[in-house]
Amino acid sequence: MKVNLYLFFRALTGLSLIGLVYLGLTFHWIKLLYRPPNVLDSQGNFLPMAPWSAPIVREGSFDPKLIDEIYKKKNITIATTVFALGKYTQFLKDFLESAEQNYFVGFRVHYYVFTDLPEKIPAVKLGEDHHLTVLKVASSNRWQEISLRRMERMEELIESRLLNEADYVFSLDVDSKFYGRWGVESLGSLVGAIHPWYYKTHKEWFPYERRPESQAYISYSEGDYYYGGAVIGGLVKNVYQLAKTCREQLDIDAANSIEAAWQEESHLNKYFLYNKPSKLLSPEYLWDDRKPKTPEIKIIRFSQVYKNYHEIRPNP
Ligand code: UD2
Repeated sequence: MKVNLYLFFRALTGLSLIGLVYLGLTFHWIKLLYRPPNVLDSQGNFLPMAPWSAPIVREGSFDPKLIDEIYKKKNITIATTVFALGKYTQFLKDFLESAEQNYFVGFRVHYYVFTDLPEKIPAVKLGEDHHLTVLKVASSNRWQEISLRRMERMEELIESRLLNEADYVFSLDVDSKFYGRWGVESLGSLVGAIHPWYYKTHKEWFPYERRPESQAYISYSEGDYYYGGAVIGGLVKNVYQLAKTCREQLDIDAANSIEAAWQEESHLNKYFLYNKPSKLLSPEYLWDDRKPKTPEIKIIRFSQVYKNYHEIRPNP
């Protein structure tokens, strides 16, 4: 049958076997190129859900007043971990001031700021029922190390305090600013944010860790979304499991002298591959000031601020 089909196409196109293979591959690549990425529909709008029925939160997908009323009755506490080591302390003022205007306004929030320079923590006036605790940690002369150790520190903090002190926890990058509401619509049992630079990219091109020697390895045929390491959230016990697993995988990599392409972000992506987030935040919740707003983004809520890596990081 296969031979007959081959003869049929050959007769039809007048091409040799090599020509037919070439034509087949060309069609395959055209198909891959024109398939919409899995976050947008064919009109370029955000899909309402991930293929495992997890909502993708975006403007218009919730009623802020209604959802606030629902969560008000629950009397919840949202812990928020922020790391500001070395020159990154300069981002805290804008981060906190803009958070106080936009982040869980009217709900109980407890910021836990990890820093090696407690004297550099700015005095920012916090809103009602918003609290801040400074946690001193050792300095590091490698930015990769600072980023990598966030999982371990989060694991320790959750174990020692947050299991008793909070219901939900978010870990957020400090070199960021809030520009719009970030509220209870973002809460879920496990929450990831779709990275602003990769939501229009097909998974084969995601910057996942591709070396099988790393625990963060993801093959070219796997993957759903590329999640940003700047936003991790969920119920305290679920984020604990995530942080613990990623820390363990990071330890194995360290013992094998391998560092994943994007440090803990690579391990986070591996974790989310097998433990799918129950809620996804659209890139409204993780934008980048360097990226012009696109039509499918109706509002920018939280965005990475511009930074000169050479000036602020302890090493290249
Ligand atoms: C990406 C991720 C980041 C992290 C990193 C992996 C996004 C938008 N950003 O950003 O979350 O996964 O890749 O390496 O998803 N920090 C300090 N002091 C330092 C260096 C870092 O406090 O000297 C902390 C700080 O909280 C910062 C975070 O580590 O926000 C991540 O570092 P980054 O912003 O330099 O990483 P970047 O921009 O490569």
